[in-house]
Amino acid sequence: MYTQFHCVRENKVIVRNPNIANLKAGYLFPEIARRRREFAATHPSSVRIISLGVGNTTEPLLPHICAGLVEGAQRLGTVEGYSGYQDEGLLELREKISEVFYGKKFSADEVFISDGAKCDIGRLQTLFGTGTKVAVQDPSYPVYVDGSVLSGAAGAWAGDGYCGIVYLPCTAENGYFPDLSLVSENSLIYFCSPNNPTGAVSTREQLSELVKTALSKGCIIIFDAAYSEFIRDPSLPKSIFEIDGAEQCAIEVQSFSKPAGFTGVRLGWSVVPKALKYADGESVNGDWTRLSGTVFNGASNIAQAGALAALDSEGVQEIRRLTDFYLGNACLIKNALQGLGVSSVGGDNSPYIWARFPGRDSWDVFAEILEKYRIVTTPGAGFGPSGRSFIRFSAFGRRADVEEACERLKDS
Ligand code: PGU
Repeated sequence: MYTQFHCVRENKVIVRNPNIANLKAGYLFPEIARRRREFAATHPSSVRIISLGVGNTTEPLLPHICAGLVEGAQRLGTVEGYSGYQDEGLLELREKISEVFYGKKFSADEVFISDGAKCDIGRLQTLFGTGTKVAVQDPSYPVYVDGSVLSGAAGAWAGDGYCGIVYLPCTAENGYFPDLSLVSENSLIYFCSPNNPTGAVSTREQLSELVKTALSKGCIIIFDAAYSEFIRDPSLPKSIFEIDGAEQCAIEVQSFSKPAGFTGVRLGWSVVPKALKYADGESVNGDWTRLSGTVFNGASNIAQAGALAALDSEGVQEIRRLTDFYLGNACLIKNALQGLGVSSVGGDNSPYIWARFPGRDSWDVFAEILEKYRIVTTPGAGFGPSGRSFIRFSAFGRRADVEEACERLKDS
């Protein structure tokens, strides 16, 4: 028998974290999923809903990378091959990442293996205090802003954005690269290239300007390169560390999610160079090592075995095949939009297409596309005020679904 307590705590209840209370709305992608469910429930139809919304991979793992994961799991079942906690990651993988992505520019203790870029973006914000000024590209991946709200850096909501955040508009007029003179001194700058959601890829000159700004204004860049493997134009930089001086002002977050199909496997990494210092000369790398050791116990050893397979010569070819496939989807979507007379950017060196609907509200366009074509997209407003009249189309679908979605768009 349970005894029932009717305990009135009223004034004694712990207060809500004001930072969480400051979050403006629900996280974007669950909100879209909710609207999709609601639509499906109120509009029964034999026509299936196709998702070109969230950037979630759909292709099965490629065989060599998959075999790496299987072998990794089997090794754990042997005395010789068993391993437990690996803290900042397998040494071999950290060295391999430095070799494959950074021409061995970084030592293994500057490369930190994570369970994904999003998780590290969240954890990295703890390095910088509540009062840190933040600048974001507008539009941007929502985690930079929401994470800043959670860490207390964003301040209060002020109608069109948070008062502690400087929004750097990326518009058709400026070629989707922001005016960096808007960045305040000593800011944390979130920067993503290839960009989610615009699909724009910054040139070498543009990233040089970004690094120059950060160095001269005492800023730190958190550079999100999660889509670097979609770059096909060899003149475009894949990493911020291709730019001189970046190791003194940047952290790079990266992910196996999109190039290797690891959205569910979960693996990424962050590069925190030893040359990166705070105002008092203390090492950011030292603090990140301390912080990671305290709140993170390392990524899955199985996922790391898969990542090692993804980075040998066969694995790199599979990454190319997989990213080529999604870029093929992007090309189909872009052509279908062009046929409709909708202008768009992105999709060439990135898996996202950013379509313009001048004068329209993106949530209305989202609802209209869902109703008329039964296609789920992502409304640009969810990425920031400058996305108000845009829709993001994701190329991470099965080919048959993408083809069908394009047919529906053509038939309109
Ligand atoms: N960075 C960027 C720029 C992303 O767009 C995403 C995923 C991530 C990081 C996440 O990387 P992980 O290594 O898998 O953690 N963006 C997708 C998925 C939605 C989400 O909430 O992450 C998107 O549709 O924008």
